[in-house]
Amino acid sequence: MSEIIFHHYPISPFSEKIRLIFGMKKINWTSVMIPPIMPKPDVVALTGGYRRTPILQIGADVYCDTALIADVLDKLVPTPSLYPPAIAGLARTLAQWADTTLFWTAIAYTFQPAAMSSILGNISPEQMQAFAADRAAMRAGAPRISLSEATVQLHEYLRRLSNMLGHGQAYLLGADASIADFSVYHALWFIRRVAAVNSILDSYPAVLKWMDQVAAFGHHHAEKMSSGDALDIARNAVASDVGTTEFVDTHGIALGEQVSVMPADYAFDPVIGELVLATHNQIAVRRQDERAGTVVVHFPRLGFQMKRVG
Ligand SMILES: N[C@@H](CCC(=O)N[C@@H](CS)C(=O)NCC(=O)O)C(=O)O
Repeated sequence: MSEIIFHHYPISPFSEKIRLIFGMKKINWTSVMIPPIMPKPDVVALTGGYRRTPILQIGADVYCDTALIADVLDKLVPTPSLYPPAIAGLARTLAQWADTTLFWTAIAYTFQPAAMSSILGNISPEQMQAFAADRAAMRAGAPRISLSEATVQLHEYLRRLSNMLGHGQAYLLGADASIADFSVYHALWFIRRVAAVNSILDSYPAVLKWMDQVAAFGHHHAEKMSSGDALDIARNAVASDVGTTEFVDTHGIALGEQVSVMPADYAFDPVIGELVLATHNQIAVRRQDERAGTVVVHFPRLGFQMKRVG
C-alpha cells in the first residue's frame, strides 16, 4: 500500500475523527503537522488554495474533507467497514448532521469565556487574537449561535444520542461501529477535552461510556514527517490515473476544462485546475505547483461548489 500521509494538528476535531479511523482499521500512517492558522504555505502548495484541516495525501493525490478521506480509507482497507451495508445510508446521513450541525453547536458551546485559555493550550494574548482573527476571516460573516442557544441545543442533542444508545448496543447504530460514531464523537471530543466546560456531558453516562469505547480504537501507528518531505513525495510521484472512471456531468462542464472548486459553507478559497474526475460523489482537478509538481486534488460533491473558469 502507498504511504498514507495525513496533514493535521492535535486539537483539530475533524483530524481526531480520521486518527480514530486509522485506529479502527489498524492503518499505519505518516503524520505531518500543519499550522492551525494561516499562512499555511506547504498545505496550499499541495491543495492549490484549500486551507481546512485535515487533508490526506497519497503520492501526488490530495484528498480534501473528512467525508471523502473516510471513503478513501474504507476503499483501501474495507474491513472493518465504516459503512456496514444494512445501515450505510443512515450512517452517512447521521455523520453529515454531526459534521455540520452538531460540530458548530459544540464549537459555539466550547468557545465560551471560561474556557478560552484551556482550549488552545498555553498561548499568549497575541496568539489568541491571531487565532480569533483567522477564524473570523475564514467564516466570512457566517452567523454564530449564542452560548445560551448552543447550550440548550447541545442538551437536546445529547438526550437524543443517549436515547439511541439506551438499548444496550455498543455503537450509535447497533453492534458495529460506523462513520456515524466517528463524526458524532469528534464534536463531543472537543468539548470533553476542555475541563472548564465538559461537565455538560456528566448527565449523559451512556454517551460517556460510548465515547470511551470509540476512544479505545486509538490512533494505531504513526511515523512523523516534515511538510517539506511530503512536498518532495508529491513532486516525485505520479498522480493516480483518474481518467477511466464514470463521468457524471452535472454542470455542463467537460473533463479537461478549467474549473474552480471551493467549500459551500466557509473557508471560500478556490482551487483552480483542470477537471479530471466527476463521479456522482467526487470531483478532482489536476494542477501544477512549483514545489508540489503535478498534483490531483480531490473533493466530495457534497459541501462543495464547482464553477467553470473564464
Ligand atoms: N467538512 C470539513 C471540515 C473541516 C474543518 O472545518 N476543519 C477545521 C479544523 S477541525 C478547520 O479547517 N479549521 C481551520 C483550519 O484548520 O485552518 C471536513 O470534514 O474535513
